[in-house]
Amino acid sequence: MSQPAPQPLATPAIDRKWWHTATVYQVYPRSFCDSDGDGVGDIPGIISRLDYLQSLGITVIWLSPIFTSPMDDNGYDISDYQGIAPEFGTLADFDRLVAEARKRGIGIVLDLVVNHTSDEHPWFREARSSTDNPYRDYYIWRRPSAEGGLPSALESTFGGPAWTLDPQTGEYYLHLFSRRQPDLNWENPQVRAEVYRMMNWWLDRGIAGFRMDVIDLIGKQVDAGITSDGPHLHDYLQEMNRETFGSRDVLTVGEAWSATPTSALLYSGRDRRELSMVFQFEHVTQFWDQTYGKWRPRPFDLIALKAVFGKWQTALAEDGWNSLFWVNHDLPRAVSRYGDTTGFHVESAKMLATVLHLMKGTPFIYQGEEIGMTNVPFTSIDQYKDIETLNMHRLHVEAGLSPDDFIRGANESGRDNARTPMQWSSAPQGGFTTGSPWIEVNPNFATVNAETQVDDDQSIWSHYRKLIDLRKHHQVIVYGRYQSWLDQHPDVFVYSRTLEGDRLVVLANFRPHEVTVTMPDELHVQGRCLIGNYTDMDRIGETVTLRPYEAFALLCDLEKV
Ligand code: TEU
Repeated sequence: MSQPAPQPLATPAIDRKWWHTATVYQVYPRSFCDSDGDGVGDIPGIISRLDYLQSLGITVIWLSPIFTSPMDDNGYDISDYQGIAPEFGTLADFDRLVAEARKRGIGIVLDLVVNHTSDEHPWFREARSSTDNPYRDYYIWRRPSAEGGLPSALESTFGGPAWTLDPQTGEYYLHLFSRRQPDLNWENPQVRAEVYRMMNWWLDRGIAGFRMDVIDLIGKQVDAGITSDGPHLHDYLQEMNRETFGSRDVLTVGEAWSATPTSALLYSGRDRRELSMVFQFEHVTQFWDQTYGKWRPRPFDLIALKAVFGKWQTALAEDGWNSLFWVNHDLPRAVSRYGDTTGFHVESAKMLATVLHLMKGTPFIYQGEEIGMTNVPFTSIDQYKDIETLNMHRLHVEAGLSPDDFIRGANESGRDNARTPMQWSSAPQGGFTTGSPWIEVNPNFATVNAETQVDDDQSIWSHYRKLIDLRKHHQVIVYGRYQSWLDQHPDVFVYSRTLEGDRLVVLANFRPHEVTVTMPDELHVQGRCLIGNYTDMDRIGETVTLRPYEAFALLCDLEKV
């Protein structure tokens, strides 16, 4: 690839960080690559695919949890923060992963799950043994209500009450997720000190940072009914920063479903000393039903989507930093949700990537996205493995929903869409395992797989590779001012990025048919096409006709416009 070398920035106001130019790749270890044929992905499997990731160009891997766990929630229920789950490997394997990744210019970001532990964590085993156990206050206990029932009406994200009665002591403990994921009590300074000690232990092993699971929940005040954005949340994060990663040059990204542009500035503001950035989900929840949430998604609306992205790009333009993602291990596949998996699979997957990766922020790719993996076509509840889906199935069917309707919703929105095995090749089980996979491989692996794409310069994979590379070489992609155009147009997404004399103009058609657009005067430009999913375009006139799912980006010299 022959891109110009990165130019030093003349703008002094920009506080440059290495992660501004990075593209992160999320690995869900269970489903990425199985080296030993037990049907479950593992760390040696990840190591065997580092060359693949290096040639894609990513420089950071976010590893979903690899720690010791009973796997009630696939590792988001940790029973030993300093141990590696045996199905994933050993600590020696992990150290080898860090070293091998580093050799390839890749840093490893670990998933920090400290809102809760597993119920098998020794702290919880101790805590539940008696009310005066020294670990009791590591968790959140409440006596039954005056009527002898639940302490409050708080609900678990996975359905049902967030309280479970522990018979041993006759009190309820809080779990905002499964009953096997008791919430830690962050008000207890000992809990915080233990977490910081553990974080430093991993940082000392050479990791590149943390992704922080549901971090907006750690300041909860249950008696006041507050779960997210509690009054001391930011105090805890500033303390965490001071006690752990603040003195190290790492990437930290907090998962914050409750984040607003205002709170994002608290988390990621330059002088706040908290996190590098947060994951906000407004572009996701925007299309959830008010009552039934993601199980009954609302129709996709491009005008609304553009408004959300535009709001965040603008709000964090001068301070703070955005993360950019379509999907992760909890969300349906991007091309199924926003694109077209039948007629225009390749075009729409490339279009989605183009729109996201040329915005301002750090892009995150979820494994398989770079080859256009799609949602699952499961027909029976037995094929699902995800605890949330299985719990919701029980609750919805009990409430009268037909099982078929539930499966339809789950195929559209369930978390297992993201968790089917990575499709490496057209070999049995998509080349993921030589054994029997823990969850079925998507049957389209014969056509959608990495092997057929890596050597094809027209593939979705090559398109991602090009986008990742462009970010490394064009400061306008990293720091350019974002401006949206044609906000009310229902079919096309148009924005520009401007930095000093450079302007990048991005156009994308979100429809499976041609769309002719009248362009604003300011965008009648010519320039160099940096990337496109049809042929190169080098000029934008008064009108532009975009082919189905066409997207391209022109780099223009403002002096010549
Ligand atoms: O997810 C937080 C979370 O709230 C999700 O459960 C989310 O609401 C749902 O999946 C949306 O569809 C994080 C992790 O990413 C998830 O995998 C864990 O299950 C959860 O925390 C508990 O640790």
